[in-house]
Amino acid sequence: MNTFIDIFTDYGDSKFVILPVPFDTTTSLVPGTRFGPGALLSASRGLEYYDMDTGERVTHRIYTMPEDEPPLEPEKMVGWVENKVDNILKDDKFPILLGGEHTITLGVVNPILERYREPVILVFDAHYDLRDAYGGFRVSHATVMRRVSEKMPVYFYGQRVASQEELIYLRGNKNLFTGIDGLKGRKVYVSVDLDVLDPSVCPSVSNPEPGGLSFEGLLNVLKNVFDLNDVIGFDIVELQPVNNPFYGAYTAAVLLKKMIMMKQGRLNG
Ligand SMILES: [Mn+2]
Repeated sequence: MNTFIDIFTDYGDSKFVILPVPFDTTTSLVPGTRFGPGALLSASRGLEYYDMDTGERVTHRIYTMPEDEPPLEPEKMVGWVENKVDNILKDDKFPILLGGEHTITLGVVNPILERYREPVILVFDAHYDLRDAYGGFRVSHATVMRRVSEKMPVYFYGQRVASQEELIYLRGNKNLFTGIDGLKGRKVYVSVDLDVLDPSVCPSVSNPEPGGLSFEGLLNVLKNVFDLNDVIGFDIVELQPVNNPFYGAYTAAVLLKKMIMMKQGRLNG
């Protein structure tokens, strides 16, 4: 079985629970994100346990769930994710989802709304994913934040391409925010679509878009968010490792480690 940095630990002893969601049914450009969780976990074997940025060290409190395949139908996949995240939260653990396409994020919405008061979601992404329907799907990677915003506030960071329809919806909607000003003291779920990074940093995505963030740029914003808010879970999605250089999956693995270390530092400090 593929686990984060080859850590084998008991679920009961863990604080962090990694849930692989190998799902890419609605992917439109380059399919293969269903191989993302496996590629990230394999690449994570190359990681150092120590993290120079935070001074934290990876401990054995990180449990990786098996790479079970979710249902192929988007709505059923969302229910599958909801059920698993619900259980992770009920066990007082910190959920981390690995995609798979961005659609999987929709599965965390109902569980966190049930558990937390007025949570928000912060989305790092080159795209808004605010279409009402796409390719015949109302639940898809291109509509996911529209569906999320129907239930809770969404903060956007790093977007650089949009349809006119999406921008009109964005401007007229009280549940949608751009940038992280004003995001302080909140319960925040963080969703990272790897295409927020420049393709030179992480080419292994379904919809690469030039002009993205540097790795350091993303880390700096994340550090702020983890420092100023109570991060209640996160996901890393859209890793598409097929026929891409290894460093894409490895970059995603480094990001995963650093985000866990940021949260661990808050829990310990
Ligand atoms: Mn995207």
